[in-house]
Amino acid sequence: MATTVRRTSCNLCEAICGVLVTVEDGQVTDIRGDESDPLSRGHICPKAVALRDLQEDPDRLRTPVRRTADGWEPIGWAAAYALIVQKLTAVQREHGRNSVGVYLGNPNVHSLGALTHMPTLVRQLRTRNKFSATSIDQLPQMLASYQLYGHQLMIAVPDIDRTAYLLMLGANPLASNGSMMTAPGFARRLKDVRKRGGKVVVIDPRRTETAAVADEHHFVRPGTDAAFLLALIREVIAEGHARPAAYVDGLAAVEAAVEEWTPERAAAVTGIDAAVIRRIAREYATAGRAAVYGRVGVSTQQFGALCQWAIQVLNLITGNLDRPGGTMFARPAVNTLLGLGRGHIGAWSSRVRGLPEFGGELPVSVMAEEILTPGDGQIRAMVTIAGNPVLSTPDGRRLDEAFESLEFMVAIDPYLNETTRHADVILPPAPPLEREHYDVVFHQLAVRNTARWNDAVLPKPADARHDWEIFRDLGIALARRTPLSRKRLLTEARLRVPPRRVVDAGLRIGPYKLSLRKLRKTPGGVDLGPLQPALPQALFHKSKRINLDQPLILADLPRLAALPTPADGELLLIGRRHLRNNNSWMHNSTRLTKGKPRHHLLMHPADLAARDLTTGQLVTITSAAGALSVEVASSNDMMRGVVSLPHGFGHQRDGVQLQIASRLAGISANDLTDAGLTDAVAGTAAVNGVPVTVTAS
Ligand SMILES: Nc1nc2c(c(=O)[nH]1)N[C@H]1C(S)=C(S)[C@@H](COP(=O)(O)OP(=O)(O)OC[C@H]3O[C@@H](n4cnc5c(=O)[nH]c(N)nc54)[C@H](O)[C@@H]3O)O[C@H]1N2
Ligand SMILES: Nc1nc2c(c(=O)[nH]1)N[C@H]1C(S)=C(S)[C@@H](COP(=O)(O)OP(=O)(O)OC[C@H]3O[C@@H](n4cnc5c(=O)[nH]c(N)nc54)[C@H](O)[C@@H]3O)O[C@H]1N2
Ligand code: SF4
Ligand SMILES: [Mo]
Repeated sequence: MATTVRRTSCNLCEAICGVLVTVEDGQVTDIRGDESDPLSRGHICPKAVALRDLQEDPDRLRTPVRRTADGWEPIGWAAAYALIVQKLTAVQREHGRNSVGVYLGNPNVHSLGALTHMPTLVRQLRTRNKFSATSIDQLPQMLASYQLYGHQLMIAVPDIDRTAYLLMLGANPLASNGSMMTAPGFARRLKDVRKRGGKVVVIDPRRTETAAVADEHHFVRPGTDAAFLLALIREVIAEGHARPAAYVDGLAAVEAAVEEWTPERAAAVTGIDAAVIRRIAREYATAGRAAVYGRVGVSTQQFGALCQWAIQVLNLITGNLDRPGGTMFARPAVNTLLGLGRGHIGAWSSRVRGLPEFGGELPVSVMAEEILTPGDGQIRAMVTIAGNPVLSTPDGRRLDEAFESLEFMVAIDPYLNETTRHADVILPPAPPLEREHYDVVFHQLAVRNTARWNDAVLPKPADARHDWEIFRDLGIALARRTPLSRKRLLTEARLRVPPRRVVDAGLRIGPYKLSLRKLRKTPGGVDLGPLQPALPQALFHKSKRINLDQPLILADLPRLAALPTPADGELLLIGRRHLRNNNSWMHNSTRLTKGKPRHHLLMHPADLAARDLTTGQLVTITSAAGALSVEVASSNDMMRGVVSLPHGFGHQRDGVQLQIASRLAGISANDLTDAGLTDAVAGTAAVNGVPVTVTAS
């Protein structure tokens, strides 16, 4: 038997762990952590072994398929491309450019080929109706970076390995493995903070797995963190701890804006004691090397933009931004920022509701209405790439209806699922173990500078296509709708350059002057050292200054001031992630779905008792968007008045079991979230803090 051990990286989350894959006679027999990886140092989580399930999964599509009156039938690649180009062209000819919409889903950021080739394909569609997971995820963080640092992806990450104080809001890295912060082995890194005598504080409406290993946890009423953060800023300034760097302007405007947010006032809104707010402000401001970090829970909520701005302000005014042990900017071997636009907001607005674009994309919360509302500019055809918005974005039922009403839909996706079942054609790319990889995105967000190239572990079957090859072939076919020109030839040439050559060029012009050849000599990856201070030179603003005074953000303060006090018996719905889930897919992986079901609603025992409900019972959750039944489980880890349901379930739709062999059906949290509930600043979906009622079914 031919046995080899090959190195690759797991692309299932942002931790980008290095893994060793044992292959015997073309079959994967073992997957384990790579101790020689300078970033992950041997860490993996249970999801890594599911890379093998993805490879072997009989449900995974191996050829393009086309929907017919009698079900799905295989179709050749060339015929599929021809059909797609013909249909999209016909729709655009009749209804204009913007009649084709695009949704770009999460796995795109985990694929080299998507990052190097997908944007060029999307440009060939020449539409303004672009959507992505960004607007139900990290958009507020990107907005804060755009405003303060001049580039939407110039994201500061906590320097966790050197910090003395980490304040985390709305993040549960022990389940998610960290996000907008690539720190494989998060649990060990947190433990090390405490071993060094540092402190970890968690703010979350649920006492999470992360809260359980922190020094302190405080419940916060969902959607109100902005009040807590403004009170912290106020205290830091009032106690004389504000010492921003010389290149920071606008402190006086901030001071005036937070004036009314006394700890007492914030306590009434958030449920966090005024004395605790004062103490956290003091401890954070005097810790010397401290970082505030906020993720999904303070992003996908009604004050996401205000929260993410306030988090940066705290780090900035205490001098913690850009200093070791504070929050810092990575300096990756391929400079991702140069290849991407700096960003813009409100250059145009959505047709129906008038929500602003950000970085060229409209908020996902308007996608269904842009398809269903008749009139000029209505979306009549959709292209989804690596996304399952029926389960992942608000008001999934309405999106089901919208997708079904389209004249044409194409999905680039390896699975037939809740979203792709509405498509006319599905194009499946080859799976991760058959791909080459260099991580262009997550080295940019990493807590240490490293670089790693991975050859493919397994060969791709001859009739399979890499995602970049699909983008290339479809992109060229679409480009050829326009007459021959220099521009068109350049587009075609760009699409023909394989990802590895793009990476090689990026490495050569990058700050460490590496090359693919050099990187391949160290298959576990090279260590480029700890994060280094970079400001003000690295700022994208010409002035090389940071202005805290952001009118777009400050204009949102009256809305916060008008927040009603919680009503008696109020219930707010929040989300939840589990170590062995992966958003809306992989629920058909044998290895990941073993054990107890984990799709139930969590509720505090007193809230159950107040409604005469008992644990295990079937309950009906009702929101403005709909009503659904699910099992409820009592949990002392929930804040009173808050219930938690994970997203990405609901694989049984309209009586059909989707994700074919999924052993976990559950219900979709996004059949309850409300497309009308968004952050007012940029339209990010507010899927946390959704008002609901819970009654016996
Ligand atoms: N209520 C609620 N909703 C949420 C969230 C929440 O916390 N609560 N979280 C939000 C967040 S942060 C995100 S990022 C989104 C994610 O939502 P989506 O953007 O929809 O992404 P996924 O759910 O990961 O779905 C991935 C899709 O890509 C396909 N896929 C997997 N690998 C590949 C590949 O290599 N190539 C291609 N072409 N396709 C592939 C899968 O089959 C699946 O259809 O969900 C959001 N929705
Ligand atoms: N195992 C696993 N890992 C994943 C994913 C997955 O689905 N499964 N998804 C990946 C993706 S796409 C992303 S974006 C990341 C997300 O990474 P994280 O942001 O760490 O994800 P969550 O575990 O959803 O953590 C959000 C936390 O916010 C809390 N929360 C909800 N509402 C509020 C609020 O109003 N205020 C505060 N302070 N907290 C609130 C929730 O209780 C929850 O603990 O995870 C990634 N990693
Ligand atoms: S933490 Fe788990 S899912 Fe994330 S990259 Fe590492 S092994 Fe993969
Ligand atoms: Mo995400």
